[in-house]
Amino acid sequence: MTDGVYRNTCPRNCYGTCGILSHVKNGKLIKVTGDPKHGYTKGKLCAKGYASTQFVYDAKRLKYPMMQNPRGSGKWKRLSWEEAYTIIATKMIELNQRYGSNLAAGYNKFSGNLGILHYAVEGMFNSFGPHTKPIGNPCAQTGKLANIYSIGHNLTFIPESMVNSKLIVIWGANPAITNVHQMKFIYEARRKGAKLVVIDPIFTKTGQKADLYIQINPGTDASLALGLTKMIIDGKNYDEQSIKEQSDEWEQYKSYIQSTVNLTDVCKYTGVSIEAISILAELYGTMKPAATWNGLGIQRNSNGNESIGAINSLVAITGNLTIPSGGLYYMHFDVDDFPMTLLNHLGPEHPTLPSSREIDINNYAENALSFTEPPLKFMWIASRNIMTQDQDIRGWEELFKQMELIVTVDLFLTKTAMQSDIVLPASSHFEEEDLNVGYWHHWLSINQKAIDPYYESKSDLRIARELTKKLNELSPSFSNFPSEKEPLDWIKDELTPEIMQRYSMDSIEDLLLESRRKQEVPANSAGLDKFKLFPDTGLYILDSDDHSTNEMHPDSPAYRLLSPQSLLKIHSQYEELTWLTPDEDEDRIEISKDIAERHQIKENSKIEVYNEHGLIIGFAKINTLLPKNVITAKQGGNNPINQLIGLRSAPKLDMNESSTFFYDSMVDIRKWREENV
Ligand SMILES: Nc1nc2c(c(=O)[nH]1)N[C@H]1C(S)=C(S)[C@@H](COP(=O)(O)OP(=O)(O)OC[C@H]3O[C@@H](n4cnc5c(=O)[nH]c(N)nc54)[C@H](O)[C@@H]3O)O[C@H]1N2
Ligand SMILES: Nc1nc2c(c(=O)[nH]1)N[C@H]1C(S)=C(S)[C@@H](COP(=O)(O)OP(=O)(O)OC[C@H]3O[C@@H](n4cnc5c(=O)[nH]c(N)nc54)[C@H](O)[C@@H]3O)O[C@H]1N2
Ligand code: SF4
Ligand SMILES: [Mo]
Repeated sequence: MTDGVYRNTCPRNCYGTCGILSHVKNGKLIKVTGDPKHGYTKGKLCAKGYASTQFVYDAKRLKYPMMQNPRGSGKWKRLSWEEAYTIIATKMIELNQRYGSNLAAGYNKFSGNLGILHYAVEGMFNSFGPHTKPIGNPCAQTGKLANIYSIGHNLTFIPESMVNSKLIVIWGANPAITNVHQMKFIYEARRKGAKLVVIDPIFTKTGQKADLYIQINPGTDASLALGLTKMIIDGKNYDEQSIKEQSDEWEQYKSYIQSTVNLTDVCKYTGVSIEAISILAELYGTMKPAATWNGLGIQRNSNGNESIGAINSLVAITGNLTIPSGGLYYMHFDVDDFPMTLLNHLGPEHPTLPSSREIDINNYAENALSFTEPPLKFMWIASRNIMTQDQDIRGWEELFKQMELIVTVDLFLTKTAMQSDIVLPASSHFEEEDLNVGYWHHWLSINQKAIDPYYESKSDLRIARELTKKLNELSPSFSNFPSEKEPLDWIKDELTPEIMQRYSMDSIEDLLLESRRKQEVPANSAGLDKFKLFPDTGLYILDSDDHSTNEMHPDSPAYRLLSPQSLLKIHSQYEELTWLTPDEDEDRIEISKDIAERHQIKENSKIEVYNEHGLIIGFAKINTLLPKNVITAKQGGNNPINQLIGLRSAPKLDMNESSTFFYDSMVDIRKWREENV
């Protein structure tokens, strides 16, 4: 590659989707800086972004395809790409002949790289005809569907416009850790007199910046929102005119709230004092515009759908839905505006099977284990670290046992890669072109190829191109993937005249100069469809059972396990980079003072956290600011906390209609005992 400065985009599953300038000398990435011409991130990156040079040249990066025999033994041997493709293709062809279709072959892909060209994985599988296809979204589905239900479509207002809000209420998001760029707009709004309210069971870094921090029992936000609504209705602080225009349900909702919501119950259930509810009701009722942010945290439990419904209704009733710098924030799915030619690639028809076999990504292992005709035998894993990030790890271990071939494509030898037969080295975003649409801000940016791939690594698209070619060599017409098509051609396919108009650009060249913003982003939601005040599960039911404890179920584990995101990682990524070494011990498990006293656990002592799914050993950190029955732990690491996260029980909604309920998990705790190890 020629020396110079290239435009890249951080493709992580992160609110930023930051513009990067990559400085290349003698073919090496020597430095990255923020791209000042990126409309949202304006020349700034987070620490992970600035650590890109270490990330790219990290000695632990996978250099070559490798195979281990037996699986899990750690006895890896290097393969050539030719050998790897031949082994994989031979197995796929054999399974196809054995079962008469590719249903025995499936993949699991999530959020390692969100660039549009990384849908090559889906495109490649489509090109085989019917196969086993994951559907759903473990991270954001509950909120997405709840928003579509109440507002009619998914919207996130312009995040930059928060700067003019007078009130910013954050329910279950921690932007000081997870969305650092947004803090700039929040700080600026506060400088101009806005009030910041944070509602979270944990006194987070964002909570520490707030004018009002409200500690809430996990999973009880719907109840708090209904309590606030009740106070606003009683105080006649609602915007009757706008809510009547927007919803047909207002009278019914008002009488439901008046007859059902009991503030004493709300306080008991949520753990929030009546004073705090009054202060927030007063703020919501009087300060406009109020921006309300439904964080992803509130929808990682089985009440998430109701919580988002009730919060959205509060926003509508206070007349904030229709005013600039008011409105609702969650995340958007602008990516769906694009043709997504790889994701939507049409495969060949099968003589008897009309379509692929769908599998809920939230319940992958259990579902896959139930398949018999044919059983799942081949697994392709890309952009995904199942063994640290998914639930039901025991189920996955069972499923892996029945697999005849597991292939993981990754940049590193992750916990999941270690349980695979073959690992294929993935190139980083500096090593091949891509196109990036965020899910928070509305800017579109390009990702240029800045350097050659690290050793023998290849992008997911290149692997798709080459593997499908090999398959067709060995079994003509096995795949209809257009192997010859280059990344830039795929990018051009995305930039249709409609898309270019939407992002006010004339050609791809524009993106080489700067990012472009989508034009018709709502500044308010006037003119939207009718607003639904009740959630799609029907009337709200206010449960007075205190869900933060299990006093009602004395035999079940007693403590709620929360495992939110960390500043210096993206889920399991970046954790080994020395530039990003966290100042706190990763094995530490935070427990409330109450739990410490009940179990006589001392600061820094070794403890066991366990439930029916497994046992984790860590070091206790007593956090006097935690709710009394809450335990927190970090994601990833050597002994992943997700081993304690089982399958959800009794879902209120159908499969794949919700996110994974990571924060519903209940655990017990005891002092470490050697005999348990
Ligand atoms: N540094 C960093 N940034 C990231 C990520 C990362 O791993 N690291 N991950 C990215 C991804 S994929 C995502 S999805 C986002 C998520 O980022 P956020 O939207 O900030 O969501 P979470 O971190 O999951 O949870 C936010 C807060 O919700 C709180 N919470 C948990 N349960 C409840 C509840 O019932 N009610 C209320 N009110 N609060 C609750 C948690 O204590 C936590 O502080 O961050 C993105 N950004
Ligand atoms: N306990 C607990 N668990 C959680 C959560 C929680 O809050 N608590 N949050 C959940 C959420 S919000 C999310 S979004 C998920 C995230 O779940 P995952 O998407 O599985 O998370 P990552 O750890 O980011 O793993 C992505 C993997 O992709 C690899 N990768 C990066 N770039 C590429 C590429 O270009 N090609 C390929 N093939 N691989 C690449 C990375 O090296 C990494 O190993 O985790 C969920 N799990
Ligand atoms: S991890 Fe997020 S904030 Fe950091 S550089 Fe990437 S997109 Fe930006
Ligand atoms: Mo996520």
